[in-house]
Amino acid sequence: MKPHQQTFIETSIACKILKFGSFTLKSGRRSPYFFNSGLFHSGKLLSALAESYVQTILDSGVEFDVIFGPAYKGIALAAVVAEKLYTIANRDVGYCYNRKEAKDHGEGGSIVGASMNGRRVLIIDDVITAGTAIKEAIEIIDAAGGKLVEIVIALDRQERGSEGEQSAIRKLKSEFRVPIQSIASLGDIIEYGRVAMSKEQVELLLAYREAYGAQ
Ligand code: OMP
Repeated sequence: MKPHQQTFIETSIACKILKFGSFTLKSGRRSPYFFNSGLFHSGKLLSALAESYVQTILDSGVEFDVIFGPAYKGIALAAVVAEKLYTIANRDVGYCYNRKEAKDHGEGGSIVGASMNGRRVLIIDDVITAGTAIKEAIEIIDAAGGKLVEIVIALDRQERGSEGEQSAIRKLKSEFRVPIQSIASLGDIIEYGRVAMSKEQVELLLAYREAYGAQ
């Protein structure tokens, strides 16, 4: 595990952004852990999170013109990552996000910020479980004339979709021919947990992975 991945997991646990217990997911699955990116809700936490995203982007070597953050949680993420990319790496890229409700007055339209038309777009989002939220984002980029070149998320839960053994991420990668990077994955949490968490907690994570993990 890279140092920025370990810091990300440590911070998430210390600030209860990554919680352990019993949670019902969007998919209906009962999970022994939940990652709530909305709790990166201070300047210091957002700055640390943005740094982890930027490190992941720089490690992947992807070239792009615009960051797209799907509403709602992706909006703040796209903004802080664009700013951090500039201050850390001197790379000045555009950023934009969608409105959930299209506006018919003022500036109009459902996209706010940089244009995606004809440009290389990178999606920033928080979590992929079954991939439903990301598919909606891909449709928005297509409709805006953008070319999706990479997806970067904070946590890959490494779960299989509702049908089949394949992970949601692997399915998305082959369906849309797009690389997907994550700051950390369930595997990283388990690896971290083996030295820093109780045996019982790690066992619950392993049992969940056994039940819903992708091949
Ligand atoms: P999919 O659309 O199934 O990929 O799930 C992604 C969404 O699940 C996220 O945008 C969250 O709304 C929610 N989620 C989390 O935020 N954290 C988790 O640990 C798990 C989920 C989830 O419900 O699967």
